[in-house]
Amino acid sequence: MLVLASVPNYNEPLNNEYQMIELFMLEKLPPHQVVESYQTVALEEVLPSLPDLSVRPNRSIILDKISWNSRQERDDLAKALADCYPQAKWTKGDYFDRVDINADALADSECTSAHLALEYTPEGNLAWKLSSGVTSRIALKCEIQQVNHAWVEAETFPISPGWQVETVYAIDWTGDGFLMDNFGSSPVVYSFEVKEEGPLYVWVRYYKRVVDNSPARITIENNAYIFASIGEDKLNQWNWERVGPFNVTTGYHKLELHRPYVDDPTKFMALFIDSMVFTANPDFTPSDTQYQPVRPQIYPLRQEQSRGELEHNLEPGTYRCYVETANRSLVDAFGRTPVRSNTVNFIVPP
Ligand SMILES: [Ca+2]
Repeated sequence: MLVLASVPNYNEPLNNEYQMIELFMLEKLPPHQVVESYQTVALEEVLPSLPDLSVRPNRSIILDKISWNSRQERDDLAKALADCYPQAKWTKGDYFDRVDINADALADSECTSAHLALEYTPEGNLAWKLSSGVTSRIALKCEIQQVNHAWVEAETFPISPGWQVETVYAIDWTGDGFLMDNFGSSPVVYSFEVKEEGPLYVWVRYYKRVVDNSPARITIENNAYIFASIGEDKLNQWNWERVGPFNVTTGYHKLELHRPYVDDPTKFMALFIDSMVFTANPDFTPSDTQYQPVRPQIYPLRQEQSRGELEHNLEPGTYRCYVETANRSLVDAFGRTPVRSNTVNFIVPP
């Protein structure tokens, strides 16, 4: 069985030259056997599918050595084939390598390659399943969404004269874009509710392109603070700055965002405001992911298993999790350990 390891639909020789390959095979095989004697297999499927790919006893894998796309995966696959099938015969070429694995070599594999699937069940458990092989230990790794803050995209604020929502001029914004001011803009006013009395901090994510004497200002009730008074080193990138503390009582309040421009109007450069985070926690630091890792949970299994369900003891919250196996002979599609599952998102209700 000839295996052409390639990226599906990508413009590469092993996808394009199948007619040439068939032509060469016709020298040795009757026409009706040619089509069933070779198969194009996606890079991530070569290693896991090899044992059961065909009833034919032998495998010959053709590896592309020159295509630049997915180069890391191609190189990892070649190394994994060498590690997992030490008895394989390699024929090295300038553009391709051919790896011959006969029935004995196939049976004498040093590793089992598997995909690991994870699913959150309606009962609230985490069901995992290996596509082949077994493991005696599963590690659950989760991140919890930060809940001690309120995240607001600035472009959702009610627009005041002189402000506009933009998506160009800067990349890596969150939500639907960012707010941008024009010369002589009026303050943007945003209403929000405070549930607990006390000091409140506002983190602002902004982007500035020139140094000037015209920072922006946030006012809540009678407390006002400036932000975006920065030097050259912080220009042309998104910056987080903490503004506050604002002393607020419970109930509704108005935040006023203003950028009074005091420099030479002909040198005006707009300020970009991407998002704001409201928090009462003085130690809070915004991260662009909003997720924080929680301690991994290790599940030793009574016996080696290929599938199972984990009962977690996670606190209420919004999570994203994956699982990993801990079995050195079990490798992923590119020969790496541990085998890691897909990520699932779920909510643990209070
Ligand atoms: Ca935004």
